[in-house]
Amino acid sequence: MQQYIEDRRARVAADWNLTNQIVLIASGELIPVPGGADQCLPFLPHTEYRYIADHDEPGCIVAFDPKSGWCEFRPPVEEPERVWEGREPVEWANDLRPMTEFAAWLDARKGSPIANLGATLPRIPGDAALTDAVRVTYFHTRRPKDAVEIERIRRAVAATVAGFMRVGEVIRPGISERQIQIELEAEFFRHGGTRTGYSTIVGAGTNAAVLHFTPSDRVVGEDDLVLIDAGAEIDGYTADVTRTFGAKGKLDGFRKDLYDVVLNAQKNGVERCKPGAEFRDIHLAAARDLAEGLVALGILKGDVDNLIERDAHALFFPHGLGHLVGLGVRDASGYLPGRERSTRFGLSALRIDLPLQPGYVVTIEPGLYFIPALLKDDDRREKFADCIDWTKVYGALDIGGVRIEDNVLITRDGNENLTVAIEK
Ligand SMILES: [Mn+2]
Repeated sequence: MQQYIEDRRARVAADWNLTNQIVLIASGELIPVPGGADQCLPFLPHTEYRYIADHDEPGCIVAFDPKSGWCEFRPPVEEPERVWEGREPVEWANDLRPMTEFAAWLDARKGSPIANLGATLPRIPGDAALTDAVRVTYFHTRRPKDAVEIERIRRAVAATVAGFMRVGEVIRPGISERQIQIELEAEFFRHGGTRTGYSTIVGAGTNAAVLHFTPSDRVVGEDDLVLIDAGAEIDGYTADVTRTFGAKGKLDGFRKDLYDVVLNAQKNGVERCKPGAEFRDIHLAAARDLAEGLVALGILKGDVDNLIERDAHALFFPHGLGHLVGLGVRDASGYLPGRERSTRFGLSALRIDLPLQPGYVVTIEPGLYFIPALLKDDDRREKFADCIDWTKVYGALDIGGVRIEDNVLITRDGNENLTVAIEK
């Protein structure tokens, strides 16, 4: 077994500190395309499995017993797999056994409470509370990236940089969102990307105000902002980058002013990333930067603290500042144990609530949008009549929005912006 996998397993086992409980981590099963046709959907191993086994085969289980240690079970490769898929059998070892032996392994531990991580194993009765507890610890152990992970993230970033550079070359009035997507993704793949880490977002004009917009055949207009949120994935690790382009390259007028407000919040947000910094505080500081900017633009009126308390800014910034990224687009995000998700509109979308630590890779992605679904609302119009210039807001609905996102590696004494090479 590779040393880095052994190291991961040792770290995880030490952090779990279990006595008589066992843990099963399943990769998941192939899903046939509905209607047959001898096809399956592209298989993505559960990220909790990928971390501990680091391959992408379906139908596998990594099992852990604190007394006997780790054992991985894989389906044997038979003639059909060799003929149809070109796969070859792995060499069995003490800790790598054929799936046919799994039932006996489990039987020998009858009565032990079972935590089921990774894909759910429907025929094995897991202990839900134990599973939750073991998962919380597992997430925490996984958060600081090891050297192998950082190297993969850097390769995913390099492919992503290439894709965004390509967009800079092709973007112009008249090109469609879909054409931009094709140029971007082709460049990802030319630079080693195996897939995109998530569905590419390209939104021109008002489509930029849809947070997760699927590229359409809409053509970029003369003055449009074009918001692109995408990442190349390599060996299971992805980047997650957003840039907002002007159709003609240079921005001017209100669009430029809005862009500069987001850019200022984004740069400050990156600067605030360091070990020990609470992500919630970084989010709230960005909310303040954005609110101040909106006041300067005449969209919001009044005292900034009061505006933030009332979540007036969140009507234009309705998402969290970022999340962990790497092994999947959300990696081991979440809240520290004991921290509850806020019910406040301006905080409820926060995807992480934890102090940053060296080795974490986090996105910093403030945005400002004119979202009709949030703004064309009579109750809000009345509630915020004193502090929102609604005439200005309704005049800006065609602008869409701006988001700027980098991926930031927390280092011992600060941070490294991994995606800084993509021009802003
Ligand atoms: Mn993101």
